[in-house]
Amino acid sequence: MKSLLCLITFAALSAGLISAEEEKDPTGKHVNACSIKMKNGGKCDDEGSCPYQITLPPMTIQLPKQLQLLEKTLKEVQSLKEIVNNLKKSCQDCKLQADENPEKETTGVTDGEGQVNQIQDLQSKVKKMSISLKNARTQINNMQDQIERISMNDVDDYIDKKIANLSSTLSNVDMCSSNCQLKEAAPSTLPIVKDCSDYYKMGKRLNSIYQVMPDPKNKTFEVFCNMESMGGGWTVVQTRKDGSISFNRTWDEYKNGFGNLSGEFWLGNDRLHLLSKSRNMILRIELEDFKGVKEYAHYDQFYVANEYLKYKLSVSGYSGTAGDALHFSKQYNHDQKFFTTTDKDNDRYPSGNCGAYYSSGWWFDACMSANLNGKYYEKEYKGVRNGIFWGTWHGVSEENLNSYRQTFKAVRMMIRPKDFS
Ligand SMILES: *[C@@H]1O[C@H](CO)[C@@H](O)[C@H](O)[C@H]1NC(C)=O
Ligand SMILES: *[C@@H]1O[C@H](CO)[C@@H](O)[C@H](O)[C@H]1NC(C)=O
Ligand SMILES: *[C@@H]1O[C@H](CO)[C@@H](O)[C@H](O)[C@H]1NC(C)=O
Ligand SMILES: *[C@@H]1O[C@H](CO)[C@@H](O)[C@H](O)[C@H]1NC(C)=O
Ligand SMILES: [Ca+2]
Repeated sequence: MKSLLCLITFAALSAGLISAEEEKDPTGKHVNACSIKMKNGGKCDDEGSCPYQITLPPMTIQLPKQLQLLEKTLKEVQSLKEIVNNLKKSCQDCKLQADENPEKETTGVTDGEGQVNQIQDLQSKVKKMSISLKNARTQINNMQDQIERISMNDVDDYIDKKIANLSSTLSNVDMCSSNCQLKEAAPSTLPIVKDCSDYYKMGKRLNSIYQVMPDPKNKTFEVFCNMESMGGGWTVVQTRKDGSISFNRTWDEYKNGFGNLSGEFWLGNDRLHLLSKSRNMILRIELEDFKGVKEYAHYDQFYVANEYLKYKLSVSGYSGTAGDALHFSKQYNHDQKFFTTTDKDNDRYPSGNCGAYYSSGWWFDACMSANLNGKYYEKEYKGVRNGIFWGTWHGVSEENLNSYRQTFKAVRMMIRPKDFS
């Protein structure tokens, strides 16, 4: 059933792609292949750079179709679910009857041996059926999860392709532009720089701020690249080092990022999503306490979903010295948790907001065994553990209500493509 649905999705998707390729303009004519115009838009300056004007035809992206498809598929899943429920109900009825039957047979019929066998047959059939129904149910649940992801990814991929197509058309644009004396100076194909690892590969070796574009359909943005430690190529996601920036922030602030890339900052959940979507990423967390003890936690896989999915965290494959505080226990596990801020409660704590309680934005469970966005304390403190926290740090487990809390001097979270070498 799963593969069938996927097939349908794929077929419809292909159809969407095809119809999009055969786009016509309102008059019915095929759009001129060279409808993108570039011309010289003024005087060239002393150094010979010329201002350009670019006219783009309106770009058509068949998004609504894709979204409708998504809706349709979800509806199909819903109706499948109903069918299963009905089946289950009738199965239960059937079981009830089967349970009633033995009494009837034993009281009413004297030579009931054949019937008893039949009934046992029936019962084992019912059993089998209910097992396969159970399987179907788990399958449907899995499917629902997958559909949510697959369809969103398909839509994304589709747009990516369109953009790639458009960019390549754009780079051929001088063919239809008016003659500019400085054709060679026009940027033909800029290398794609998705994250800091690309700058490292281009030979950059200095810790600094660089521009990246993990997703061609979004704007470029600045990141701090750590090129000097642990093999370089790291895109820094979060830094704490002096308490100069408050991390007690709203959903929108965590979404868009805050702070100072040369100092303390949160890069921003939208950017985290784009970066971790563009490539398979690993995560390195580094912690240092005020005694100068440094430890790290390395995760082989790191992904942050989009805002629609509440920036759900996927993190796995721990190794390191600081302990796996993100998967502390069954009760405290930050993997697959949504992002929560003081003004948006997506945590698993039913009677309050962990973000508000701990003055932090984080992937809270109910509530936490790690919180790297807690308050920056320069000195030990008592009471609510709302400081920067890593639950597997040595000595932390012996803390009690009256003891001083562990504090951290510096924290850093950074990511790098898994295949970086
Ligand atoms: C645009 O996409 C189509 C279909 O994938 C492809 O055949 C075509 O060559 C692409 N155009 C450019 C300019 O890349
Ligand atoms: C965090 O921010 C909230 C909302 O602005 C505020 O009510 C609360 O007092 C702040 N907490 C701390 C510890 O500053
Ligand atoms: C950012 O932080 C650096 C280092 O702490 C500092 O030198 C710089 O002035 C800060 N910039 C802003 C805009 O706060
Ligand atoms: C990327 O683009 C989407 C859609 O336009 C937008 O919602 C999102 O905020 C953008 N992300 C960044 C980091 O600019
Ligand atoms: Ca809650």
